[in-house]
Amino acid sequence: TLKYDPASIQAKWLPVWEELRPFATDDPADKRPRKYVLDMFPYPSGDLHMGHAEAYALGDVIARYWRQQGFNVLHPIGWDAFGLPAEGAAIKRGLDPRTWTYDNIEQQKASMRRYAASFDWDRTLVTASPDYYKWNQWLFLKLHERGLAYRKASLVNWCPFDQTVLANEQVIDGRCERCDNLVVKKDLTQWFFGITKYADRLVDDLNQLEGTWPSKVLTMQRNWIGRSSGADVSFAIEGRDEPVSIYTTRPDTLYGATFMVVAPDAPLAAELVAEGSEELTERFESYLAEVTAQSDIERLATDKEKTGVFLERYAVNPLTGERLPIWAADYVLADYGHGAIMAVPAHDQRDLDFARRFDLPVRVVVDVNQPVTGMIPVIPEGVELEDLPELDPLADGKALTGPGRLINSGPFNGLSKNNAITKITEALRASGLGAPAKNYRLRDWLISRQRYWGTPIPIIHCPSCGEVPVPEDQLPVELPPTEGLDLQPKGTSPLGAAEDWINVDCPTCGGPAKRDSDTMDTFVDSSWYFLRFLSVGDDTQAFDPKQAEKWAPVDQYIGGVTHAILHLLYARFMTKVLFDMGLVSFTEPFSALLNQGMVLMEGSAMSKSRGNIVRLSDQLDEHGVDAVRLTMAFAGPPEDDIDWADVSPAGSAKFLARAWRVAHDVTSAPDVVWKNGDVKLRRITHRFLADAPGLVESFKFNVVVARLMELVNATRKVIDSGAGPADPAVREAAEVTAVALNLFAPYTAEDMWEALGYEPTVALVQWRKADRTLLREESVTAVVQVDGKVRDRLDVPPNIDDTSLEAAARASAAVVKAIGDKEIATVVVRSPKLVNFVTKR
Ligand code: ANZ
Ligand code: ZN
Repeated sequence: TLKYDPASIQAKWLPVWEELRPFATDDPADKRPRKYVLDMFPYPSGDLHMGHAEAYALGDVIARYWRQQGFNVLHPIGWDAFGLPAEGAAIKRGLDPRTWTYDNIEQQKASMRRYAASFDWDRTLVTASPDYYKWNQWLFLKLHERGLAYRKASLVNWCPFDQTVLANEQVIDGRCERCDNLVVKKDLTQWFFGITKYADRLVDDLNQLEGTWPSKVLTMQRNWIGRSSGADVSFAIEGRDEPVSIYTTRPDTLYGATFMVVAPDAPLAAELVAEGSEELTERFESYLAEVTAQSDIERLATDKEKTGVFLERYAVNPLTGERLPIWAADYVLADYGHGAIMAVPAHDQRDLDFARRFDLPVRVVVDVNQPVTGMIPVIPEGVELEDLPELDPLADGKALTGPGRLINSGPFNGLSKNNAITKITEALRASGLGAPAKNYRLRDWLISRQRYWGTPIPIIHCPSCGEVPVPEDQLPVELPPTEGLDLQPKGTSPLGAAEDWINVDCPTCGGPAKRDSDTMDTFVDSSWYFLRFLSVGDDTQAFDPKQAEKWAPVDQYIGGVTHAILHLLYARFMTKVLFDMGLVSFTEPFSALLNQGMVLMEGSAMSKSRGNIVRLSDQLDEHGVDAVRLTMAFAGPPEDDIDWADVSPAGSAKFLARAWRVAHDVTSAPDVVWKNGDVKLRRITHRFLADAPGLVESFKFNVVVARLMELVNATRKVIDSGAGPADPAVREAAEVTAVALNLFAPYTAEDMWEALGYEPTVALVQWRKADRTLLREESVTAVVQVDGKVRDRLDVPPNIDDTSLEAAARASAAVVKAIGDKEIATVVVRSPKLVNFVTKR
């Protein structure tokens, strides 16, 4: 008998495909409609792992699917090759980061080819190569021209271990994303991209992605940008000429402000203390030292006891003239809003906790028990609201944050919260004491790194001309060789020591000048790479706008949820900048996004320390490429994690062998007349043809595989016990199986296709249309329940309407008996599948 041998099938077809180049997209005369399917490109930090295998298996289903639907599909791959892992490896092994990086790329490339991902191998890119990073530098200069790349001295997140600056995004719970060491603050002059100028568009344009991006990711993006709206309010300070502005989202609670809080590390705090006693200064200084040692996350933690120092100064409430004591406390951050707040303990939890801790007054100004819709309740003549007997609404220690009507608020009493926000903001504006305001959590993007392995920043610092952009015709500014450089992290860039490289003539005045020694964050590289794939090899421009018009934006982006915030945000930002430059006609880079889950082992992420790493190459050797790919698709919905301990690649291989044998058993010729085939099998085949496209498009790959298994079983049955291997329906089913398996198991599919008498490659065979006449089912089974319990099953026409189905169900003897003399309260009818009678109890 025939033996299914994955290794020999792989060895047989790989060279054939390499020869055929079925996934090339370089024919300008190609008239097919286009799709751009993109997998997030990998870091070359070793060989491919199980996570890559999952991502590329799933992405490939989509790319291969659209080809079968008649599209010219661009599905490229490249390497995100700059960054710390290469540098770390280089330091540890005494290698040039280039050697390590390119060796890994070669290894990954070989694995991807073996894995039969349908990439267009003529369009690869490597971000660490000068012909790529030249265009990073060009982009930088464009941003610089537009005022979107600038330098400023600022307190930055500093990882003492990696000796490098980290973006806020790279600090996880106060620790370095890469090495897990505690991050500290350091004052440095750094390069930033002005992403905050795009904050509104970055929020608003998320609406375009509703329905095609996971809603979780949309929420993460919104939260990250953190747009809020409210008002700036100006408070006079006793003994100070200048008033202080605060930002609040709740101007309606102004009458409830009972104290003010400033960030201890804001200049205002030091200034207010300066005039106080020595004792106060001392207390304040030691508190400040305590506070600056904490991360923002620790500072904002709601569950820790509140701390603070009374500054012995007073602010004046602009509407009531009331004196408010001013405190310094760590829960107010220096770099958000104005670094100072009005504290309204009745309606803000942190303020309430603080007031309770330091015994400060609390005043309720929004009655959350009064309905906000309908009429304003009438307060009896002669009774002041304050006089009404009242339970302490704050007795449980919970601030009243909900909607309600204003009380204790003078002329604003009775207004609903939202109305009061508008009215009080207006009143403040009219008297010049405030104005509507918006705030964002988003900060400008810190892009400079004091490391070697990245794109050099194309700026020259000249003692007489200042910051001079490297002229475009002198790009790329290539990284100097590593010889003689110490790559060890030390807080300044290793490039500073490359004497021949760093010292240049100023492009403007010709005088001695120095190159900027920092390199760019690798997120710059990945913020626009999807456009470079359209023009790889073009040394005249970053990308050809005409190609972008043809292919972009990306129709389907596939990658891990780990990139749900930063990478996507930066790519969205860069796309908008390019739009403003007139280089692209769209404002969002990725029209649809699929986040695949992780591959786990026995419930936990694979890691060296846990010793639970499953090696992809071992899996491929043991089960074959196709079985591993099929397992990835079959394991469950793509968004879910896959526990490799719970899946069965051996089972997948068994199924593939079964499908493969069916194709080899077929004895009829390709010109057989299908309509003479077994009708039952043909119905199953055509039902599959009709359903699979919708299932693939909604990413239910696992369901498609399950249906394919049913189809193969049904085919085997006809071969063994029906009309036998010559039945035309068997050939038809086998052909459909081969075409469908191309999505999940390309080697097996190709081999089946050959056994069925065709030339390669099955990857370009078009999906067949289902024959509608074979789809009409004669009957379906409707389940009839009484109070949720199944009482009968009825054979009914698939197109039965609700009324007829209910009537049929009521006529069932079993149902009549189950209902007995109980009264029916509701009837739920879901034709043609279900009727449920709910009785009164
Ligand atoms: C008074 C008030 C009353 C507030 C109330 C809230 C509830 P988002 O939505 O994040 O923008 N706030 C302002 N600046 C701050 C800073 N630098 N550090 C810490 N907290 C700050 O939050 C805005 C609210 O957070 C502001 O509105 C302010 O407290 C506080 F019932 O003002 B609110
Ligand atoms: Zn100069």
